Amino acid sequence: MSEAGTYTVEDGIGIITIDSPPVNALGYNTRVALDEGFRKFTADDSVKAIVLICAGRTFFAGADISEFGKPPRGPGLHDVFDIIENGSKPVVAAIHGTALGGGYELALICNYRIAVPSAKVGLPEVNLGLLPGAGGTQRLPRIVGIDKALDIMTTGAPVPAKKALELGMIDALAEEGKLKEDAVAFARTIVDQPPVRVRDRQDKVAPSRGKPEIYADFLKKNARAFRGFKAPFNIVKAIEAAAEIEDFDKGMERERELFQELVTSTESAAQRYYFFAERETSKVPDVPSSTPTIPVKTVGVIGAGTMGGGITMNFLNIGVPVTLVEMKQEALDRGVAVIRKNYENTAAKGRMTAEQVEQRMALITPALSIDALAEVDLVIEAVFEEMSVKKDIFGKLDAVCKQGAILASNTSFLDLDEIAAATKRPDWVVGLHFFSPANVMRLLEVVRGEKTSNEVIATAMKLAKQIGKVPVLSRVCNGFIANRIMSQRGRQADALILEGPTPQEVDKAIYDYGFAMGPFQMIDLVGLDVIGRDETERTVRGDLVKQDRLGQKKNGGYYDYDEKRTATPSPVAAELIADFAKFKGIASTGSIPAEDVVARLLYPVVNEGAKVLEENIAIRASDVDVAAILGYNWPVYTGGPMFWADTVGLAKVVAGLEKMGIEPSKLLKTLAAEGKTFTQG
Ligand code: TC6
Repeated sequence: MSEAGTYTVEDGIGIITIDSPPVNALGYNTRVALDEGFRKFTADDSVKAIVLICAGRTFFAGADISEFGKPPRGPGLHDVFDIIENGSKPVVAAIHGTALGGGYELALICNYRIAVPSAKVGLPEVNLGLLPGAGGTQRLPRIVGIDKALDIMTTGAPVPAKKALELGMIDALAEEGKLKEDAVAFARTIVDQPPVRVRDRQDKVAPSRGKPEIYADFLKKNARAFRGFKAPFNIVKAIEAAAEIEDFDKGMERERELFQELVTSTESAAQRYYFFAERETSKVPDVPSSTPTIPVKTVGVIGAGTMGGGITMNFLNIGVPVTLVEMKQEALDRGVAVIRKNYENTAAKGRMTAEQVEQRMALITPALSIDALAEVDLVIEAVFEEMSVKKDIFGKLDAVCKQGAILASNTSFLDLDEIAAATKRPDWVVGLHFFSPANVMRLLEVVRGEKTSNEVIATAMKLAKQIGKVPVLSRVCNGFIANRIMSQRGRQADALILEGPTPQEVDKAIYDYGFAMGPFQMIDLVGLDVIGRDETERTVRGDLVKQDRLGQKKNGGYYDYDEKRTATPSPVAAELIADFAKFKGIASTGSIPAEDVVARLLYPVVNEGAKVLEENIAIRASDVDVAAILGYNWPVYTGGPMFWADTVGLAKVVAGLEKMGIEPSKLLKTLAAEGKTFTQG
């Protein structure tokens, strides 16, 4: 008997309850329980209809992702689904929590779906580089039609119950908290009806038959979002098959083929790796999950500039009041006005009500003195990057703030231990390094000082999740994880353009690798004067700045721009670069293949990632990947720099670095020599 299932009968209705924590994923135990339960009720003549329900926090959250790529065990998902779909008794799926992926596909196999209003249903496989391979690509279009199916499966976004009811993804809403009772009552109304099957429907797909332009247009419209990924393309092909192939089983064969292509691809392996990597970051080996956390009910933010304002919004969004401190009234007013404007823009797009804007704004208490922070539970300092200023502020905070308040700095590279030493409570000091725009970017580097207490770390990790961030723990070093490793890319790009490849060749290679833009496009966008540089040495960037070529805002930087900000290669910049190379005595070798540009810019990032691990700055290689993906939009389908290096082969990376005259880190060399990897041991 399976431990994951209980089977009861209430007045002719068989109830199968599955309980497989944490999320009832359709792993081995769950499949055994389903197999057992459905066989039992099929054989039981007293059972006229079946309700399938889950215990715990959610209906099935999908196939067990950790089983992919491992040898199959026990009854397969498709076998279990066949038993359910081909049974003679109607089955009602009773949904709460999130019915996702294989979980919602299982609901689609059932004859009816009922859900509580708080439930969500969806097919998020695209985020794992997969397609809904348990019939989802063939069944969902039969319910919602081709256009909706394309959107739902390529975005992977979960659909709230009410919307799902409108779309036909569920058949009825249950009362919150009374799912079982309502599902049983629903089952009673259909006991005498022959089971209806989604697979037998044609009405929603037939009108789209013979219209290849639907898919071509859809791919064109989404070209930018789908670039580099494999899954959206196979999803579109599978949905087309649902419309074109009337025979359901043949459509399923097509789905299986397309699924197989994806499940064996590097892109999907990378995205599945990333799924677990993102969930792993908050686990800190020497800070057990039982570590007590400090309640954070009020927050103080010092600095109402771009960073401070963005940080403030994170807390307002979850209903936590923020005291926002600036030195001058004008700066304070400006900061508050920017926050209001951001919310009003969101409201104008219909994603917030005017009332919600006011509710959030009402949570701000503007203040002109640090004294206003005496009673807050957490202070985040976000003033400019000057050690003496930060030390002064932390000294004052130490004097003003109550005992038990967490004192955090948003510094992006300064020594946190030195800042903490300005207080008499360094154990209460932590780094909270947000990425700009701080209300949007999901990465939060939690910087652990020499003396930061476990309670403070545990609280920071928990708080990060509450405000929708992914926390990555970093020890103290210059630039912490993301900025430190990625600065290598910029350094190499600057050096490479002196050797022959043009900024546009470098940018194109990096764009084609999967980044949103190349390093020089990025600098031109942000502004050459904004990006920090060593002023003591002559550089190309310095030469460009001298000519007032500050980037897009001045119609020129590394590129020239027209009024529409369309970039063209700049002869002026080319000349400056050539002059500078001459000054440095560097001879041009001309263009090099894109693959070599990528290696030149990104192998050093991998090498720096290895150093970050070697020095125990980061806990694990996957944390480095998460930091690069969320902080710098490193393409997720490569898995991040460390996973990518594993797929390239570490011996090749070592050889590449040596050829560039860069000493590979000890860890990288050792792993390569032992035939090991960063991410799989
Ligand atoms: C699919 O179905 C394909 C079908 C085709 C077959 C042919 N498997 O996110 P949380 C773990 S593909 C294994 O922190 P939340 C997770 O690692 C699948 N494990 O919780 C974590 O473990 P830990 C399609 C899973 O409340 C724990 O559960 N489905 C799975 O913030 C808690 O997770 C999806 O893509 C899984 N499927 O969010 C849905 N799911 O505690 C993926 C979770 O050891 N899941 N775990 O760290 C989610 O989106 C979210 O987990 C959630 C719950 C919304 C269900």
